[in-house]
Amino acid sequence: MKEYTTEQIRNVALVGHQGCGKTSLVEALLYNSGAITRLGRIEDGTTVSDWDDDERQRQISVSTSLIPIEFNDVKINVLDAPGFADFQGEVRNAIRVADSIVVVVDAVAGVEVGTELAWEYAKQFQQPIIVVISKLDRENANFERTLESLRASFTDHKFIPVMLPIGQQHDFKGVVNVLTQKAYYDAGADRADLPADMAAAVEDAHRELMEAAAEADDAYMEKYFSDGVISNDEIRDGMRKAARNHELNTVPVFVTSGTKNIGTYPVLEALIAYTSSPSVRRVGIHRGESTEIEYMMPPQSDDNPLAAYVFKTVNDRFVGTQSFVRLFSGVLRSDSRNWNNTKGEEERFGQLSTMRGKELIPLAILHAGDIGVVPKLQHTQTGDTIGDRDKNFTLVSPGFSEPLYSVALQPKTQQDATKIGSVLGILTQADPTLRWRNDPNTSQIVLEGMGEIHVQVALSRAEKLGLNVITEIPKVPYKETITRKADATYRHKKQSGGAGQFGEITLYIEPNPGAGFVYDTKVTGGAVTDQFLDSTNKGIQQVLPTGVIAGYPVVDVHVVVYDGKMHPVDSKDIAFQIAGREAFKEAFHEAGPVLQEPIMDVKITVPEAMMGDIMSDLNTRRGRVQGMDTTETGKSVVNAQIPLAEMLRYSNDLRSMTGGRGIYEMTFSHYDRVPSNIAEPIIKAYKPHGSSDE
Ligand SMILES: Nc1nc2c(ncn2[C@@H]2O[C@H](COP(=O)(O)OP(=O)(O)OP(=O)(O)O)[C@@H](O)[C@H]2O)c(=O)[nH]1
Ligand SMILES: [Mg+2]
Repeated sequence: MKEYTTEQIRNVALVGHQGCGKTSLVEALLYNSGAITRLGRIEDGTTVSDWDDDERQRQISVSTSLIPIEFNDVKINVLDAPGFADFQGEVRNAIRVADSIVVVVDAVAGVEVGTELAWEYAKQFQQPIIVVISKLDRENANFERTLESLRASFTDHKFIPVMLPIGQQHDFKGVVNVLTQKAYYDAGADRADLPADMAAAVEDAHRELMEAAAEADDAYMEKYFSDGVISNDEIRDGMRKAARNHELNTVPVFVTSGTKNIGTYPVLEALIAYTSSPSVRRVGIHRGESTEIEYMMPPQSDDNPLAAYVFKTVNDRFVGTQSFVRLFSGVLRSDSRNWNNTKGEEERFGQLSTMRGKELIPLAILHAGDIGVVPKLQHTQTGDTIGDRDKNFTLVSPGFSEPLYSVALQPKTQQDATKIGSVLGILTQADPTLRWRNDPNTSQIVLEGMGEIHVQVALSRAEKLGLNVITEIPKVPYKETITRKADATYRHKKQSGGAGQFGEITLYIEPNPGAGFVYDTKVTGGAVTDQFLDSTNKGIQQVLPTGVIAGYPVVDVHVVVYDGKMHPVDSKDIAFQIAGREAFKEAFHEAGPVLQEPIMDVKITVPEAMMGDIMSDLNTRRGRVQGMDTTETGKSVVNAQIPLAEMLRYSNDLRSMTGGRGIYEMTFSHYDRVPSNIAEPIIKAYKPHGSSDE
């Protein structure tokens, strides 16, 4: 691949609802640019972008692919993001590092949940948006209706068709360029005359285009007001300005079929004309430890300080780790040493390359603004900043949602047990929406992600790294506590042969809400010495992690030891440990023990018509509705508090209840008492490990 300097580079992220046609569109663009000689198909697993085994099997994208497209002496780095809701972390990172966003919309379905989410992220990162209405060749596809659905959903944006379709559904033949008023059949490499029956529609669209272009530039606006027209060159220039400026909310609209390769040349041209070169990018940074955002102002160039953001990491058993970097300013060279600002570590950069799907293409140098791949970094993970050592800053990374779905993992073999920590570490460092932990409450290894498919894909990667596990639904991290005061006395006495053991403890326990475990002593007259009161505490502490009634940690209990007895010879540390432990357990059983469970704050967004079903389902989940709302786009939002125990597989349930049109967020709120009808079977099922008298 030839060397591209800053002005010859474009970075665009392709985002949208699951299956709207992003990957197929990229395939068509690659084909038109001459990079491939056959159009691959999703159904055959032959597209450049969905090359991963998981993607080919599932026929969906599961991670963002970097697809550099060389066209008219420009390199367009296309980031083909997945649409499936589980992979929103990939979408956020792609949007973060691109300079323009292409939102693809299915001409049959119109605006969908995934369209709205992608839109929201693009606005959050202040990115300009271009819309491609795709799949216009499909049965029931409708250009006008899709445009209307965009206008109704994003009312503060102007949608300006730059191309109009010639025919639709099985008749979709090509597009008309609204500016030149010429027809472009098939992919659109060659121009032809405007079909006569479209003259009026094109005339209207041309007027709209002219107005939108004029609004982007004061001089054009003045001329438009006085003369009623501006020239085609001025329209072209005005629309470029409008499309590149996110504040204007002007969205150029294109129309294509990816699989039939119709209307795609104009998109390729737009990816150059309607997007900015990376030099004009303003770059958000944090200086030192500060959380304030500062900006490195444009122009960005090779001569500015080095600032690169690692937005993706791929781990391969054979080629090792590959880090994807977006270089915002400065240059990176193969075989150089660079500084990881986030980690404070030097890294040796070997052979730089770019990746086209799975193909690695070596590069000697990356100029400011480019995207490339660095192999085998030692300390670097997704989200890190590579920068000048003496400039102490990190690049702003996008925030990520809390996990929604978790599984408990059991290593299959001893060998798996020894590597489970390191493999899960590799995966979670690569993906900021994936986490793992050793849950002390349940003694389980838990992997958390955004949904079932996300977690399955992660485990299939783990398998490729040589880790095999059995998965199960994780236990709910219940806690045990008490609801009233209770007393107990326990005497431990043992006199079988040799030296005897003797210890007696009298204590009471009482609820200590929100204040944890507290141990106090009020023994008078030296009935028990300090040494043995410490032994007693030690014995009680042993009970806390695994509880008394159901095997869960004990919380919020105040223990007061107020009496006891010693024996001149047989009192021993171990005797008082046992007495303390057993007295505590006895008192605990008498003190109205209960289970507490995590309660989650949940925000569910669904189309209005489905709200009734969602609400009655929440009733069956012990949900408490806190409030309801309607979004700007007419979706219903319900905020509720729901026990975690009822939400373990909600991502699957919500998907099937709403046909994928519902989304939710979930964060931990607090612990609350488990109702007795639900606690009872959990307590009954618990079999404590026999506690011996040693
Ligand atoms: N008829 C028709 N089908 C299309 C078109 N584009 C994509 N498809 C089909 O729609 C399905 C999804 O296409 P993809 O290209 O994988 O869509 P995507 O947006 O990349 O999907 P995700 O990345 O999984 O969100 C596949 O079965 C494609 O063959 C199109 O323009 N016309
Ligand atoms: Mg895709």
